[in-house]
Amino acid sequence: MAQFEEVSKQSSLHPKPAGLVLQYGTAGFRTNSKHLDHIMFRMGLLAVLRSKKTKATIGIMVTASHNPEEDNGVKLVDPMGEMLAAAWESYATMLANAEQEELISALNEIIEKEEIDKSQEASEQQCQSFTSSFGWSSYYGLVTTPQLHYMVCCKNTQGKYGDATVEGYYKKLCQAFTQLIGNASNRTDDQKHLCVDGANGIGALKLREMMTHLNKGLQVTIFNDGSKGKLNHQCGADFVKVQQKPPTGIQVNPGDRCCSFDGDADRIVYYFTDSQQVFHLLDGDKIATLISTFLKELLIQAGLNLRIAVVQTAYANGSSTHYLENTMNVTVRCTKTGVKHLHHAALEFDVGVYFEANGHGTVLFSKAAEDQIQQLAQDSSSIDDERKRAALMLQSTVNVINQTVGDALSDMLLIEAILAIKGMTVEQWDRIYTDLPNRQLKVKVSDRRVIDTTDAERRAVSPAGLQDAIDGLVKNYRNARSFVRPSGTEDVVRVYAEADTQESADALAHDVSLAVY
Ligand code: 16G
Ligand code: ZN
Repeated sequence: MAQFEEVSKQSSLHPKPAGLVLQYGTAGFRTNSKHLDHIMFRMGLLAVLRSKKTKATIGIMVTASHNPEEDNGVKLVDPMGEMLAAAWESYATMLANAEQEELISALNEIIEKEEIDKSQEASEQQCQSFTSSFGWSSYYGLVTTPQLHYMVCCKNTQGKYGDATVEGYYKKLCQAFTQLIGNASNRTDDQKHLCVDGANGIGALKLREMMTHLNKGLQVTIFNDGSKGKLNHQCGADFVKVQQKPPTGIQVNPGDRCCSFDGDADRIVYYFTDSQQVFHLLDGDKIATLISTFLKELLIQAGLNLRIAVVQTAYANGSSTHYLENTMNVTVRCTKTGVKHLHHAALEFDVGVYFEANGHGTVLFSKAAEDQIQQLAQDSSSIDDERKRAALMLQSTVNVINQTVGDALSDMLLIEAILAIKGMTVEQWDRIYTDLPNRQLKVKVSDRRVIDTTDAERRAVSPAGLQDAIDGLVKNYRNARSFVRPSGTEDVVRVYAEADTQESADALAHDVSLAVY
């Protein structure tokens, strides 16, 4: 068929380096950008097929996320703004690795398996954020990853989720934020001020744009805005979380409230240094705790009986899980690493708060929850003032949140609003519970796939004897826990350990690394 000839011709302009094998990993393809030309071309093809299959707009994002600048990634966004369906990840891998002469048969295999109508014309705007010679795409240019997810969702819900433009995104979030902080009285300028590390990425640019919609409700000083440093180099959320220290390029004075985005602004972590110059990190677990506590209180005040849960991964600090389950009496679920797993688990609840410890997270509201909140917020005559205020706050909270995916800009607005409404300082937030000291290490092994895990990656089932060895080592320390898992994004095995002291956590992580070899 003519279109296949054209695909073949175009594809030869984007040749696959011989022998290069790549996998659609936890969050798309990731490798040195030099090797991504053929991947971009082929993901364009896959996006067209996915669009035909779902009869909806599909997004394509190119991003290095939290990785070094030269390491780029490509991922597809599904119709509701969620991650690409798992079954299609293997198609992506198959297309990426097909040699030039196998490409058409690989495409045909997908078309047949998915029963895609070849004759159907490509629908108007099938793929966002991708320019190519195909001429079917519209291009959003530079946006954060969550902005693209948001816009794909808006497109496919005929604007019900908001306008499918960056302006529409700012308007929706900022209006909700302004309404929320209307509930915070007497904030001083100090309380309104936040230092933001933009990781030298897109988040810094987009935050600056967003600020023009905020009308002084928040004052930010942006560091690492891309004008000097390299993307994610010695800065950004991943650096701060893993190194447990402030990024370079930012002046942290005692008591300043600071946060770091990652390179594509889908992660955020907070931190401050105290009067003794000790660094305190408030990671995704602390954020989940703050948000879920706020939501639970509002639900009670509003008299809404909705099921709320927090979804975490094995990386969640043991203290956070303990606090949520035993003090907050909130249901806690643990899933495998990777946003799609957390997102999926959060969908089971009326209000599902999900966060990875690395700062990626959001809140999902079921349709029933949104309807009840909406109804109550409109119902002014029959309910008392406190209930009405809580319902209105819940309504604004729903609107300030980007439910499609974790979003640093949206999370930042929500956190700032909660702190303002509660009149809480970052120190008070930090004291909600004390993190167990922890350490993450990575170990290079000849083949990381020999490690297989179960129980949401908390236990290794292979190679034989590894879990017994870990169990034996953990017994040597107090309040200790450790697990290993093969990375889904790098050719390494990751080791996590926590214990009662930093020395013990470090020693345990080291011991376990040796057991992995
Ligand atoms: C990806 C995931 C992130 C996960 C990380 C784990 C998405 C959008 N991102 O960045 O959620 O924490 O991988 O990486 O799913 P690892 O497997 O190398 O530890
Ligand atoms: Zn990211």
